[in-house]
Amino acid sequence: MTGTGHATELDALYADLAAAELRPLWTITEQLLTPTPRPRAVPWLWPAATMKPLARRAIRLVPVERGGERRVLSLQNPGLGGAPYAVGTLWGAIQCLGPHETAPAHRHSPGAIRFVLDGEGVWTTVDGDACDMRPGDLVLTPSMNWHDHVNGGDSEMFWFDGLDLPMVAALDGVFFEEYPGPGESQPEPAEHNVSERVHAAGTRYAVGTTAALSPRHSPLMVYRWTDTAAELDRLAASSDEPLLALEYVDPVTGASVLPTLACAVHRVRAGRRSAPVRRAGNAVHVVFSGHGSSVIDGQRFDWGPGDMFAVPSWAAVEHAAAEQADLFVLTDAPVLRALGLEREQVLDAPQAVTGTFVPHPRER
Ligand code: GTQ
Ligand code: FE2
Repeated sequence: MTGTGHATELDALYADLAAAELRPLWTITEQLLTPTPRPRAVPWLWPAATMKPLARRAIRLVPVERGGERRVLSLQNPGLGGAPYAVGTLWGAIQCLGPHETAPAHRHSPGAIRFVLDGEGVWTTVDGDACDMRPGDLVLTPSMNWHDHVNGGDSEMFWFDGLDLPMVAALDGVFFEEYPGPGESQPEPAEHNVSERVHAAGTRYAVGTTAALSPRHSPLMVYRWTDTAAELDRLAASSDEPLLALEYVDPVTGASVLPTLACAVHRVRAGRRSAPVRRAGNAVHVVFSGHGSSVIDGQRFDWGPGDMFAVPSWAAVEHAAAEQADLFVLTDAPVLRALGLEREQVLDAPQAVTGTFVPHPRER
């Protein structure tokens, strides 16, 4: 057989493979079996100064109604080709409610967490338990729990939403139902915060990120900032680390708060820099307080309160803060852990900074 004949036959093979919906692995092996994770999501930051004015415009212009369900602006990572996700496995968003607005009750198979940024007066009713929300509080709305958000006050409220929606969607496991009523929201119970009264006595925080696994969610639906801050202060008194990491855990089992999502708070000490680290698995960070910067794969991201940033899998990340800063961190770590995919690498030297992230233009 001549070389040309072979080439022609080979071209014909590839054409026939394509026509038969078959793909030869040897042409794509290097794309698929990468030495380390190659997430499509890029490191990115959404400034509060951009998000909040846009959210306020949405409050003025767009009512919260059945069908649309929520006034939510999702963090859309520009690396994901238009998918409305912060990173490949996590939905992140800012949600807001104006005075006396209600977001109707529904339930869905994706699980969610809320971390409150500003305002007061809202409660989220989770399967009948009305959980009051104040800044710094973490509220859980686990898979298939009915939930609605009611603003009973006169101020607007903003919070961060995190969901495992991209993971559940990848598993083709998304289900959604509207609350059958009567009424669009669940009846307000006489007593609020029942899960807190029953379960808040247990250990709700674990040092580091080593929570156990559980197929179930925490029975405690709300973790108060006052308790989180007190625990951080206790940890700070007994540790000299530049970064203090606490994971929120199920007070009964010590497991992560949801089967799919881990929530933590990282306190960066004033004037200190954390060790650069890579982790398998994606993360979204929400700045609760303080100003500082993070270097993510060589790029510097400056941040302040209310800013949100994405750290894709295996990106090297380190934080520094001039003043003490508290970061809320959402990850998919329980899923990687459950599947034996957890990996971490601490780098021995600070990263060389090759550029500074410039956020998109601020709101007019
Ligand atoms: O508050 O129920 O950001 O269902 C995305 C989907 C929030 C919610 C989101 C939701 C919700
Ligand atoms: Fe929801």
